[in-house]
Amino acid sequence: MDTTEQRIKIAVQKSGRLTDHSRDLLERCGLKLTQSKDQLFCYGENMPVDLLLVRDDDIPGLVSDDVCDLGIVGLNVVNEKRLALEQSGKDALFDQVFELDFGHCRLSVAAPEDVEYSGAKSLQGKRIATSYVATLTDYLQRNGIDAEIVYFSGAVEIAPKLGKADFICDLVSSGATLTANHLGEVETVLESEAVVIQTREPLSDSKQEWVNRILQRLDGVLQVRESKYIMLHAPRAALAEISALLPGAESPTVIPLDGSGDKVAVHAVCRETVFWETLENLKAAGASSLLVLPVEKMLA
Ligand code: PRT
Ligand code: ZN
Repeated sequence: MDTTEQRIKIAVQKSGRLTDHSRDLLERCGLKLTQSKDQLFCYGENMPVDLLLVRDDDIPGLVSDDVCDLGIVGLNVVNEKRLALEQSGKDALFDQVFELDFGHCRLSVAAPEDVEYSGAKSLQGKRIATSYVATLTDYLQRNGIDAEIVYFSGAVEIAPKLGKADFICDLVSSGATLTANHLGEVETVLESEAVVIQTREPLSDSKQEWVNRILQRLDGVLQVRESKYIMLHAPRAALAEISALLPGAESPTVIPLDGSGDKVAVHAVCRETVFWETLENLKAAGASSLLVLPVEKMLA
């Protein structure tokens, strides 16, 4: 097919929370993959796209250094790398180009349950344990707070119990880990989700064309998740009310029905969840023969 230089390399997490979602999304964009024996590489059989399977923390560096053209990684990791580089006077040589709507979590400051907390100023002069040193440094600076950052590479939530810190700053999703350690969230430092980053090195025209195609397909994959195709019959007089009830639909297609007087068929793509209540409301507004179909693929 293509020479190695012309193939797009995407860095994805080898094994962790983002792995299955990342591969699943790319496969839904039409990419067929074979994995190498050493499990470090996936070859795209039908597109000039290969995956490099690495630790998530290495992804921004690989994209910044132009070893990979794209990367799929948590915004928390991207942000930490970018700020760490900026704080040491360097530029991050990658751009965030797409949000993927999975891997949602937040980087939060949490306090032991028995601590009286009255806003960010309560952090003044205290010790905060985290592995997100650059992000926390930036947050404290922006809020005019002088606090000591204690670096922990993992198990940050035990730092207060060990007497190593007064607060912690770590990723939270359900909050169960914090609760189990008698900690409560007090400040949100960053809302995060998985994102696509791209190297700032200019790509060849053919590579950039493929990157654009992948991003457009990703957009289509994300859009169809909630989307449904609705078909119904309605009296022409009820069209305005019915159109207003269709969740997240652009102008519906209205087709006259043969031999049924003033009735029309309405077809629309709804980009939001279609609940039973929606259908009941449509029926009450005069709709009949309602059909809701899943959408397989979408290209805007
Ligand atoms: O080996 P590698 O370095 O690649 O993986 P990793 O262990 O560094 O990362 P991994 O797989 O744990 O997480 C990858 C990414 O998933 C993170 O960088 C985030 O972008 C995202 N993510 C989403 C999360 C969570 N949710 C999450 N809950 N990352 C970590 N957690 C932790 C959280 O800190 C807590 O300790 O999971 C624990 C459970 O969370 P609760 O709040 O549900 O109890
Ligand atoms: Zn990691």
